[in-house]
Amino acid sequence: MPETHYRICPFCEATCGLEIETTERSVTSVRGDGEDVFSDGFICPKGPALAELDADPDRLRHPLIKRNGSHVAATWDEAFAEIETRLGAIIAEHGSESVGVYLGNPSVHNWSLALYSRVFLRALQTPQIYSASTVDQVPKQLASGLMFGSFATVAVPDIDRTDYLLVLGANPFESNGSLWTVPDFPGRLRALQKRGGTCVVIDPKRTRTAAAADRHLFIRPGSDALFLAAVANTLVAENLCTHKDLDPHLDGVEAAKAALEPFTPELVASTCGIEANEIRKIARELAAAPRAAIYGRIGTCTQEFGTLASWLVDVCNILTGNFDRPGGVLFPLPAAFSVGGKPGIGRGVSTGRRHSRVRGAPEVMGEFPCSCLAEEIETPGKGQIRALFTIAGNPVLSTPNGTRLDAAMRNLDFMVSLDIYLNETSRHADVILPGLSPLESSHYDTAFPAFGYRNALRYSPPVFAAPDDRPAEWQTLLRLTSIVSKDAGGASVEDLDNFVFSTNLQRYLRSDSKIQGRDESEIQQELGDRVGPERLLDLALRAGPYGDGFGSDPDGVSLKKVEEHPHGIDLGELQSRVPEVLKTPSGKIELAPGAVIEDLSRLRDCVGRGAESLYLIGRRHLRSNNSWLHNLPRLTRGKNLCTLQIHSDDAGRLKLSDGGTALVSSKAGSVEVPVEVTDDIMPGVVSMPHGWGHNHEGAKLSVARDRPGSNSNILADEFALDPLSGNAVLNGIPVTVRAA
Ligand SMILES: Nc1nc2c(c(=O)[nH]1)N[C@H]1C(S)=C(S)[C@@H](COP(=O)(O)OP(=O)(O)OC[C@H]3O[C@@H](n4cnc5c(=O)[nH]c(N)nc54)[C@H](O)[C@@H]3O)O[C@H]1N2
Ligand SMILES: Nc1nc2c(c(=O)[nH]1)N[C@H]1C(S)=C(S)[C@@H](COP(=O)(O)OP(=O)(O)OC[C@H]3O[C@@H](n4cnc5c(=O)[nH]c(N)nc54)[C@H](O)[C@@H]3O)O[C@H]1N2
Ligand code: SF4
Ligand SMILES: [Mo]
Repeated sequence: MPETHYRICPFCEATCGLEIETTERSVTSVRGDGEDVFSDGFICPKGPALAELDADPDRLRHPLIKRNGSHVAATWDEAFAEIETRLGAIIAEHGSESVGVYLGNPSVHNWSLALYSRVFLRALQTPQIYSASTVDQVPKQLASGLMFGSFATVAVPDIDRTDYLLVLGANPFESNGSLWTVPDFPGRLRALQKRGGTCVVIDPKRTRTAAAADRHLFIRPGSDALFLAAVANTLVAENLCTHKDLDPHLDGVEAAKAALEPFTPELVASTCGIEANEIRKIARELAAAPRAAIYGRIGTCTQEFGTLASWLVDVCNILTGNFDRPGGVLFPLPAAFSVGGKPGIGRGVSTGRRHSRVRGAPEVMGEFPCSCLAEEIETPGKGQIRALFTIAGNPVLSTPNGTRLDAAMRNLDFMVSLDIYLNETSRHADVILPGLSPLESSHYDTAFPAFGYRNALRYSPPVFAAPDDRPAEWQTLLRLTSIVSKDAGGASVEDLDNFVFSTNLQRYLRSDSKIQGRDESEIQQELGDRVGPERLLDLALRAGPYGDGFGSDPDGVSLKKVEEHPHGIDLGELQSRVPEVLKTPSGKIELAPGAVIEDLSRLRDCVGRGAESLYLIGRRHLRSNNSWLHNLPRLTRGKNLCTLQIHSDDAGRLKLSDGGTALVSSKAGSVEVPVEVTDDIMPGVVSMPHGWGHNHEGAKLSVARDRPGSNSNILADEFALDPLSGNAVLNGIPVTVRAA
């Protein structure tokens, strides 16, 4: 029987609504859901590839255990027994601090993992926690945390109402946005231009986003903080600051202005590769626009001044009077799982509560930089990582010095991967526990509504029933919790889930929520027989800002109500949220956090450097998603995406020709890669995408193996970090290039 299902795409942050036609257990078509309240039918080529992912014969459907060096199929009971025995012995001998965990990007897109990995981590009690965050967005979260008091409170452009959008280091035409959930960026940009607005893109590459914008300026990799400091400097010098409305909520304005005084456009121009009068022009345009917004992403984060650049994006948004107001940048208000606590004040954020064992890197957001992972596995001593869990991550391809990490993993006493593929990372695992197909799982985005261009509420039930013998990943995580927990060792999945729920419920009953002080058993009864993530969601929705309060607010939302709206519920345009959203001890926006101001001297010291070397940056392509969709034929046929893009001047000088092979070398390593000559890239800069290099023995990726590409992270230096956030420098890597 043909059926139609509605399902949010789990691949990227745009979270598009899909319309999926099925017959029995197969998918007959996937298209955009034209009635989706948030994405209005927009999709990219990856959405329809969900059908191929579901059907991929290489996708794992049962656990694997490594026996005599190769992976063999196992039952779930055998897999958990193997973990219990081997991990148990390691923890008994070396303590739980000898167990490391790496969480990858899909652990944010898959709510089973997002909600229950925390439970597992809490039970495990290890300081050795790593994630893809430190090759991604930590600088923005740290800057936001220091300014607004919470790592999860990030302001996003109000694109549908702005007149001027300045984009740095982001290419939403390929990526579809990040820390900004904005399906159909191209359409929204066209609408902005049609209503007379302007978009300017600052990027070392003339990307598709840059080409569609009104203006594009090349910038030398890693110099955004200098550029933005000079924009802020100009705003002050030319008396263009208009933040009066926000003044009652601002702390440190004069200190920030004073600290930026040395950074004149003339000082930074040649280091940025942007003329001083261009920098002034942008400052004046930002100030003159009725409503303007600045947005920075990967290019401004994964570089050596990531935290400073991220901070300066909001400093400029604030100085131009565009912060927390319609048409500028605003804080979304998610329907569930948002930052709790008392409105308008909090403890703020802290970092460096512990330091990594080998190089002493400070913890940020409870994690160490993933660039430290290899050395923590290799270096003997108390606290050495002997066992490792990877949860939906492929750090061998996605983190710096992949060669070293790949080798280090061989030295582990025991490794477990929660993954749906046997790939470059999970091939090292002694036990692989596969998740379900996305089409067999329900879906709710726990993180991305906090970055939405608009407030909305959407939930997808599973398209297909999961086979009886396969656990959902939250159940797998609870089984693991039961194995590692000191207090709840041996508890059943059901008992642990009840415990997780009741801990959550207590929090809502005690904190500033719609059900503060209510009777516990009454709430429990209302939730009926829901279990797992659905029960947590129903609770969070109903106790949350739009919730029905379990009866106190009958027009409010509940999971039942969302289920009755398969295309989602629109919750309206973004609204101003200052001061209620702030969680700083002062209850104000901290414009001049000490750590950030101190780091300006390092920025000052980099003025004048740069022109002598070639710098490597990264890029994304619409048909790829980090390292893990390369096994799907419909996304990988056609032109080779893994090339070294180089300007014709540099290619000529280095005697490289289009289609030839280049040897690219950095301090960390060397790779060979096909050359693509293009004048869309800035002279002095070369670009290579990440996530490739599918040529490892023991992986099971039969499509990807035929067109492996090369791993750009062999070139990334694990010692090059933004010191404040611990984020890796993946853009602006000094390299040499020659014909291979
Ligand atoms: N040079 C360079 N490196 C980069 C970047 C860059 O721009 N340049 N970008 C960085 C960024 S932004 C990111 S986010 C990271 C990503 O880094 P990672 O998260 O480490 O890598 P992914 O390629 O996303 O790998 C995801 C893994 O999850 C598995 N998976 C997918 N869905 C599921 C699921 O539902 N359950 C389970 N259990 N597993 C699943 C996939 O098979 C794959 O193994 O890469 C970073 N690396
Ligand atoms: N198709 C596709 N979509 C994806 C992903 C994917 O792999 N493929 N990954 C997803 C993930 S995990 C993330 S985090 C997001 C990232 O989303 P985006 O931040 O939009 O990432 P990119 O498309 O890599 O764009 C980064 C841009 O920064 C530029 N750049 C590099 N260095 C610098 C610099 O120093 N300064 C400036 N100003 N620009 C610089 C690059 O040329 C590039 O155009 O994309 C997500 N969406
Ligand atoms: S833009 Fe593409 S990958 Fe991202 S959510 Fe939409 S359909 Fe999925
Ligand atoms: Mo990412």
